[in-house]
Amino acid sequence: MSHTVYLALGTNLGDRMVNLAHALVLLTPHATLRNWSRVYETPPWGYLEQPAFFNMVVEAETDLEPVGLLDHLKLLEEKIGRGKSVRYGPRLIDLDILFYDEIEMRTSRLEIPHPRIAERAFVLIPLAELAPTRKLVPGGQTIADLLARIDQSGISPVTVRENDSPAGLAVMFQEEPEALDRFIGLPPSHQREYLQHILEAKKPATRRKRFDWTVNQLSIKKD
Ligand code: PH2
Ligand code: MG
Ligand code: MG
Repeated sequence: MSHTVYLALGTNLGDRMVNLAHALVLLTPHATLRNWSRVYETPPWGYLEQPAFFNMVVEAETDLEPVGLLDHLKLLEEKIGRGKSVRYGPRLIDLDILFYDEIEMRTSRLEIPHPRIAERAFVLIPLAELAPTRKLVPGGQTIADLLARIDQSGISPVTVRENDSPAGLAVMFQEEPEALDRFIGLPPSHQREYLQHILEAKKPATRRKRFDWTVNQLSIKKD
């Protein structure tokens, strides 16, 4: 059975756009992307002595149960190279579950809805693009209400949804399951090289060309 989830992505090390694309592409076999926000550059929250983040929120469908999804996200973080980090410190990729259907759960490992949504403009701003009328808790304030009360300074969009989103690349892979399968079999460093090459192209048509070239390379490598 399919479940609707909202996931927050954050990255502040290395090539941040490639990190987002990498996470979204590796996510697709277990979660189908349905919608996504723009990517925002955001000042660090919590621990201030670190580079600015790229943040975005995606809506996806998954057959995984909440804990299964969490395990999968942790695995992706490892693959992309999360490394060791101080709490709220710098990272290549952070994947957080914001909502899972209408579920409320509080365990030591997993809290849904995510417990710090209301305090974080870097989550509220992209989330408000996808689910402004959604309530954090039944009868509570909406995402738009929470956003109206929070300091949004220093946060600015770096992509427009249609043309240059890292999610667009993940959707292209979603539509080429065989190529995606081969891609997933590559070492992470090779995966990054392909993604970087595609994302360097700013024009959608050039991206598409480079994606098609990548699919071709992947299928040549088959035999
Ligand atoms: N993530 C953190 C700590 N601080 N700040 C911003 N701007 N964006 C993040 O994703 C972020 C953060 C730990 O998860
Ligand atoms: Mg986080
Ligand atoms: Mg996290």
